[in-house]
Amino acid sequence: MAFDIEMIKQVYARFGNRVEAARKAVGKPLTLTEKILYAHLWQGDATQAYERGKSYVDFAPDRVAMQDATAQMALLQFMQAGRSKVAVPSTVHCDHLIVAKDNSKVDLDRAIHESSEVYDFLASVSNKYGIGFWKPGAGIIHQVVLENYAFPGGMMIGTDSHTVNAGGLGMIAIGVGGADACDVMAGLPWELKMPKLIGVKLSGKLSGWTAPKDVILKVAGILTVKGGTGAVVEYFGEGAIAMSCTGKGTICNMGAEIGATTSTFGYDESMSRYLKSTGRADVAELADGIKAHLTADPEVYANPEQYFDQVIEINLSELEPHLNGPFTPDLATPISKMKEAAAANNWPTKVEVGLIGSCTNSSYEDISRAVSLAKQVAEKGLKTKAQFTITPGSEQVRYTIERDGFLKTFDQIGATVFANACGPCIGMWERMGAEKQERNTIVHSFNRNFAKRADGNPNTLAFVASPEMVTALAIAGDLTFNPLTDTLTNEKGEQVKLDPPVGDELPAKGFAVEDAGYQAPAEDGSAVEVKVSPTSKRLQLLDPFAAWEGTDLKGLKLLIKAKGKCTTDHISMAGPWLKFRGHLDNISNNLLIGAVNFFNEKTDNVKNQLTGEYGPVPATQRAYKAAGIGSIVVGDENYGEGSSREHAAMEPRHLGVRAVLVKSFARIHETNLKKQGMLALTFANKEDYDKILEDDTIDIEGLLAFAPNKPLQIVLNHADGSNETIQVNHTYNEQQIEWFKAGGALNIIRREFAGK
Ligand code: MIC
Ligand code: SF4
Repeated sequence: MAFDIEMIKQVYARFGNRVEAARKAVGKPLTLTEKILYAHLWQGDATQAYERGKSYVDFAPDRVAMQDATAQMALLQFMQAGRSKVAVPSTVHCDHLIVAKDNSKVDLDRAIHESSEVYDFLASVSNKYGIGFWKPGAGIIHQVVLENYAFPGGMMIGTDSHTVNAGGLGMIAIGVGGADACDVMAGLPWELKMPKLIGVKLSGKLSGWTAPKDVILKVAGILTVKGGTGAVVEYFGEGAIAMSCTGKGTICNMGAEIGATTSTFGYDESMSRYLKSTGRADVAELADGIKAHLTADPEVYANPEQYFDQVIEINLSELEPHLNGPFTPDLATPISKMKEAAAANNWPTKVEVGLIGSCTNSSYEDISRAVSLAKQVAEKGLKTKAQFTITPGSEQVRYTIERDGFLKTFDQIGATVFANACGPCIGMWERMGAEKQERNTIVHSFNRNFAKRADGNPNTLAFVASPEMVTALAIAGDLTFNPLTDTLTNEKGEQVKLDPPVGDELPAKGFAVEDAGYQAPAEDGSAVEVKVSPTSKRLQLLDPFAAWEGTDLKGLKLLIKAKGKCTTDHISMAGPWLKFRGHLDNISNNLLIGAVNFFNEKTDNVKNQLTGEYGPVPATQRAYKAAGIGSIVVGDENYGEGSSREHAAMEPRHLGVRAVLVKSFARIHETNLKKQGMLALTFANKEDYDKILEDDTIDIEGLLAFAPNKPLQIVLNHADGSNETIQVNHTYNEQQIEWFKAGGALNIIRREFAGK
């Protein structure tokens, strides 16, 4: 039986009426996205239509998921909300803290030993507050959620940007910062700006070398890393229906890379099959009962232009396998163009390592298709040229692929199986020789490929592809190998071609697992004690941030003017820093160390305006803090792209940065800044970015009349005595302005709790 089946029954019992009310309020046929969103209004039945891209709306998500690297901060905040139990079903997943080095067993044992303090903390908080706990080794949050919790038509939030993966099972699943998760677990509404809608029509059918991953690699190429910002992407069409449920998950997962709020697909047979094979025939049966509500109204898909803000059509029959990268997930190159592109850009074409798996691509289908290629190595007398690694997404998948002999085949091509965890995808990869910082190429089936992300080496060029392409390129050891047309020379000197991959959508013998790694919470957790040692280096209880002083902010120093791409990986790096995710002061020592200083093009090297000397960003900011001086961070387009980690907002807040002023923000990061009581501002005129000088002292004016839709002013006091005033915009609503004034949203919850 599925987890929380009673909750699912309740959602479905009211779904029809809610959709009816929404159709009346909106006054026209509804997309699937609208149905799910309107069915989860905090107020109950819809009484009005909300303007897409404008109206803030309060929602009531059905569940919350958190992974260990973000759960620590989310739960440290939740512990201050004063509740005895979470208000909605919630889970914690231990997946981010396991370093991939030797093999799954050795790596897992080491992580359990090294991170025991954090795991014990998460386990005891989960036990106390009624949260389901998935132990280290159980798998990656999004795969475990898809296998156990996601359900068509449901709405969930998760403290990880790839929470969107659950769209593969027809959910609206959205990545958020820990403070948002804290609100929902505390029984408060969750606010989101009514998203715009992008419809993607998939015509034709995938075949041969092309995989679902290529759909999203193509979409990323079309929409770029910011093209989905503020929008939900809804996929439909014959190509969507013909695709597996886990393939749909892959597409939704990587929708995070175009900045989309989330992506989703209508309920269909593939979802029903997946639910049944993962032990949830009960959910499939319930979903069948309200089938018509779990997809868009027929008029919508017949005339998508009338209902979506943007429509894209992709013919799957013509789609080619793609490789996206390096350094950004939207640089899409079809495999047939790779020879030219690599030559033109001087990319090293020797593939050193092929890595498959991750939360994006580790389904049974993915692995079975990759294994069909691995088999051909022996059959055709080939030798695998590159190293090859596999990170299974869950223990259930790992156990099943072992049972079905896949791991043995991979073993025969010399592959290493890492633990069921994030590992190399988030810099938790002790790659031999990475410290030499040699320029080299890797290919992986993950989703992100920002500089330093996988192995910490800024000179590693990572290309994202489907697991089957990664396997083929690893066998060939060549980035430009096009398996559709090219041959390989085997051990006997013969020219051989790889046959296109084949696989099974679901295991013929069903999934199996001995210990899935789940730990249920205590019925009554009131006696459970949660301990945080005051001398811990990894965990630190939170002190409230100071409230706004009630004046304009004067005399702020420019901490850094970041140039170009500044993702959350640049703001708060992962890899070795993940160990400090529960200790705000310690993790603040990585503040913006990956961002490029506009004035000298260096990373982690900025001018301290008090001494005139150049030094690391965190130390410079600590010097301003010690002197009681606030500061400001300036950035470029899509600032805060990527992850949901609220550390990227809490660290500057903790160290005394008062405002972040950029050309544009990524959604989650902007919200995280607001939640923590920071000023998230955008240039009214983007060219004003050029007016910011290295020695500027900056004032922010207009705060006494801080109001929605009303710009603020920034005075740039230049070192030569001149000054200029520029206008800056913001997207704060009334409620968010209260967060700013209180010094952070949590201070408001705290106050309410204390008043009870
Ligand atoms: C990522 O893929 O970048 C992460 C690591 O999963 C993050 C969350 C984190 O930083 O802990 C994400 O995507 O939100
Ligand atoms: Fe983990 Fe990578 Fe997925 Fe993030 S994208 S959850 S780091 S596997």
